Amino acid sequence: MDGTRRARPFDAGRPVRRVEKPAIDPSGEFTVKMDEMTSSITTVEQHIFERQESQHPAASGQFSWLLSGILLATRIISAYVRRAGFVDVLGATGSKNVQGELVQKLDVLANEIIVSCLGYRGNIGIMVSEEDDEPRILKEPDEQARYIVLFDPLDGSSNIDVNVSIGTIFSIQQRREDVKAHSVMEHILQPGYKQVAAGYVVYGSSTVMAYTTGDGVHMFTLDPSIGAYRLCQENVKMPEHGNLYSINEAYRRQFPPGIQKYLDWVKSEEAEGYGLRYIGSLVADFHRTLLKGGVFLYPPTQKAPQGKLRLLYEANPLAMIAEQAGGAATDGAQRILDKVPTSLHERTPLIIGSTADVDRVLQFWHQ
Ligand code: AHM
Ligand code: MG
Repeated sequence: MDGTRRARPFDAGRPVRRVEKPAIDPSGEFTVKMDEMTSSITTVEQHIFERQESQHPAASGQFSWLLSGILLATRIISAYVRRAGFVDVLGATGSKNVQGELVQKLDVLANEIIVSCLGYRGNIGIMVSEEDDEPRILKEPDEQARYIVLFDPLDGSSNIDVNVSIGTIFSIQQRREDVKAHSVMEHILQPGYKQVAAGYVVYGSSTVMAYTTGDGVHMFTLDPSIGAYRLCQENVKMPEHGNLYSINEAYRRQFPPGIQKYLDWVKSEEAEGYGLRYIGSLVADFHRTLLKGGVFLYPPTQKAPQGKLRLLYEANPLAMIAEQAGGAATDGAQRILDKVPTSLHERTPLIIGSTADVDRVLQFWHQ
């Protein structure tokens, strides 16, 4: 047998039974509904595959394998978030992380889920998490694994217990080819413009994921009924200007004078029409800014002269997404993506959003 199906010889003695329609769906309605449903689904895996085929036909599939590991992890985290209250994931662990912040149970769980989902993807050499003191070296620099994954497993920890949106942010880099082995840090501490991909997931009223590989930003919603991320918007564009600003104004007194002037202006008659939104989860504040436009600010304060947000796990990936969507991201002095990191948990001021709104903030800051 060669495995191909062959027609059986015609048996002239038997009556031929003609089947006009599938017996299971005599009216044909069900078949039509199924077609509508399946033809409108584009899963994230399919999307990545199709774009890879058209834009990088020589790609080995290694990258999509890696990305699918991250997405699996976020589906598991999403499932825990949705069951918080029934399963024991709320509250603090009682310990502090390397940055002196209280660690929540869900922070630890999310970190472990990502680490275990990525740990067996052979092409990842290094994993760097906001929750870990040190990078995890999975393969030594001279081995094949060329990707470095950096992530904030659960952004917006202070919102976990009060049912407000939280999220996961990730950044993907490649090992440097110009430095042969040596220090792991040389591979990790690369400027953001070298990222090969970045993305985030918001566990909000629905679970939404956005990613970029440098050719636009694409957005998906997790369909819990089938457990798959379904495409909802391709090539997302951030409005050039918005009417929302987002900042923790409680720190106003500690902000640079230029930022204080901006805050006066944004509430003035001249600016008229701005509203304020501040969730306190960067990933959720950014998601809104991406869709509606406007600006998010976490400037330096007297207490935190470098701001609070982390360059490698928060600012860099979101800056890549912002730029890919036509927006901008700066630390006040330079483009976020041009910053050369000097340490793992480095912090940075962050002004991110619509180009016109980011420019306006900079005008006040530097006048
Ligand atoms: P986290 O990653 O530990 O949750 O901390 C970062 C969070 C951001 O999500 C958010 O923008 C910021 O901290 C809020 O800080 P603040 O409470 O000072 O306004
Ligand atoms: Mg965070």
